[in-house]
Amino acid sequence: MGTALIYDEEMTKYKLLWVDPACKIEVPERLSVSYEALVRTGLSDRCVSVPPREASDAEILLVHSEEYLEGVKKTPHMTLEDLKEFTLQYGDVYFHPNIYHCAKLAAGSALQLVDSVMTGKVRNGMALVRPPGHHSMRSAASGFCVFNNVAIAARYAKQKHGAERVLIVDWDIHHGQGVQYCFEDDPSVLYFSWHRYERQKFWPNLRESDYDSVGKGSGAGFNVNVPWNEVGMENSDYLSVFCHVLLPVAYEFCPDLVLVCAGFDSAIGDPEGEMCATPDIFAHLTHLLMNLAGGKLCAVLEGGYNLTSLAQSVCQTVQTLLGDPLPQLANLRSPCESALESLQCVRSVQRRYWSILKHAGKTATDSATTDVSTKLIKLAKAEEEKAETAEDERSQEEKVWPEPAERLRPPVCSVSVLPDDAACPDGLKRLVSSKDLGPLLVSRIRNRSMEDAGDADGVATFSRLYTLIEKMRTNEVPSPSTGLLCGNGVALVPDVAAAVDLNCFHSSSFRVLVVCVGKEELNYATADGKMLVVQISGEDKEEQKGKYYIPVCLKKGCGDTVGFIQAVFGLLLPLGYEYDPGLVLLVRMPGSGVGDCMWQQLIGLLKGFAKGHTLVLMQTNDGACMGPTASALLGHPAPPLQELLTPLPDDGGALERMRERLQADWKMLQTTVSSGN
Ligand code: X5A
Ligand code: ZN
Repeated sequence: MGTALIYDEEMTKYKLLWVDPACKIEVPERLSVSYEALVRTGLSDRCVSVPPREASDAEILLVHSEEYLEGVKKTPHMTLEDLKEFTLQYGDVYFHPNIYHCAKLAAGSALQLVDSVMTGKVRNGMALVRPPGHHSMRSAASGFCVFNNVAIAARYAKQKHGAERVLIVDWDIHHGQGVQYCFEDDPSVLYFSWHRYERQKFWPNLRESDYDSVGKGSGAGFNVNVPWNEVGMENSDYLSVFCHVLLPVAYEFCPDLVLVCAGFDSAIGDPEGEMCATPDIFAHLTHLLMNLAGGKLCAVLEGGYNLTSLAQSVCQTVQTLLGDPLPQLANLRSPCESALESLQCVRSVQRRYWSILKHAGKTATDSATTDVSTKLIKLAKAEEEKAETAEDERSQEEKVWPEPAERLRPPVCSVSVLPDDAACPDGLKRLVSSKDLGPLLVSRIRNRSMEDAGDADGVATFSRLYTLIEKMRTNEVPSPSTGLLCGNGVALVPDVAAAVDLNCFHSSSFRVLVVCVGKEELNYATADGKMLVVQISGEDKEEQKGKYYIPVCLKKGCGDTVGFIQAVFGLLLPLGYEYDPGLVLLVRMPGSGVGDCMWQQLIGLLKGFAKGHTLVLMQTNDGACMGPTASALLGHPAPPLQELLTPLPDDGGALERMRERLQADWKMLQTTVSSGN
């Protein structure tokens, strides 16, 4: 199942015909440079090319009024003067004799993409379109937008394909007020948007772009706004919002389809956004959404006005949709105070509507309300001063950033290490060769008790395991004849606890994130920070030992999906991003109780770390989940967690307290402005 790419040169064939400083950045080259970058990098060849079509009147009328459509219909025949005058009734937009044609193609492209994904012709895809859509309203053009491509696509997916719940993620740096208005009272479409806001000083300067616009009537809670009150937001700020707001809510919503208002003016170098997130962040944002809705994701271009940053960001997005391993995000910093303030505000208004956020920020607001509000006033003042002094400095200097590093691309394979009598799942490469372990390691292995296997068998399995880790570390081919890069793998071992112990001895040259699901006594050497162990289990015995051993207890066990998801998004992912491992070891203890869907989701999400070098360890007699494991490692989207639709009573209070406790060591766990100072 492939990735669709929709592009047509026709959509480059309109432009601004008069002088308007507000519109001069919206140029035809936005589309051509994006497409050329996909061609140059070989990414477009790997996509399924789908032609656009014109959206019909009936389809446009799913969102827009008849009067507005009739108005736009007249523009191809207008004189320059008439066009200028027609344009004047709207804000920050221009018309051209060919824009109506392009706008029909842009909306139609989104519909073609939805058709391709919903019918299963492809798994996911991206449409490169002009004009963008998310600002246009029922009866008005706005912000370079004529028809609301994504809003039309959402209604169409419901009507034509029976989608019951559609998630719209708007990572463009402007608020898609058109989308918000369209679905404000509609609980079947969840709209998430982050946007430059600066306390209403930034375009479109709307009161209703703030975090407290949560939707109306039965749609309350289905509109999620994250206002950025300062420029210069970085990767860590974006990831924090994904981990602590969007992803938990999106998983609880359980969409049938994900639509992305994929604007790249939220990337570094953009003259509108003035943010500092690097183009490779879009690989991660895309990846984090790819296990929702069974992988059905349609990205539709919105803004993006720095041609370099735009082209790089588009490539990162498409390469991720194609399933290539993720780039490692280097030097992630702490989220900034202003971002934390936004996060805190959004979580505290949304927790009324989402059981998964029920405990969000409770302790912070309960214990120190006055403290927090004075803190917030201080913060707003500081922002204002910053904005004043930064204003002129910023406009001068051009931002520079390094080009994203080359990512691993096919052939990348998944490898298995199995006992000789176990069958290798389809699509995985069985590792048979192994290197000599040396006497020290062999004696270590012999000293461990291995219940189900003789010594010789144990030594052979472990030596293959080491070989596999080594190949992952060096991105080496598993055997010279196959020419495949070693991406991830799974090993069935007689004793997982022993294997972890030995791995820690072996892999001291790079950081290892160990994720243990289920309970088992383990001997970890975590003091030096070479390993970070996060153990999710149903037992409450273990105490946290130092910064690098984090036991997460789910009172109802690993079968508690709500608790598990909270632990994954609230703790595990932010910890993983901050720790930045070179290898992820996912250990499945026998009898952990984790469900197959959750297990697949976990593998899928963890593949975002360490350039996709995930090694799953399971015990020989636990081979029943080999199927789901192999599927997730091979990059098949995990099935949706349907059970979240009828939430169980949750366990979030304890997790929330744990997260607060760990914030001193791990900054990515913060979700509130820091108390004190
Ligand atoms: C789609 C988009 C931006 C409009 C900015 C107007 N529009 N000042 O990014
Ligand atoms: Zn934008």
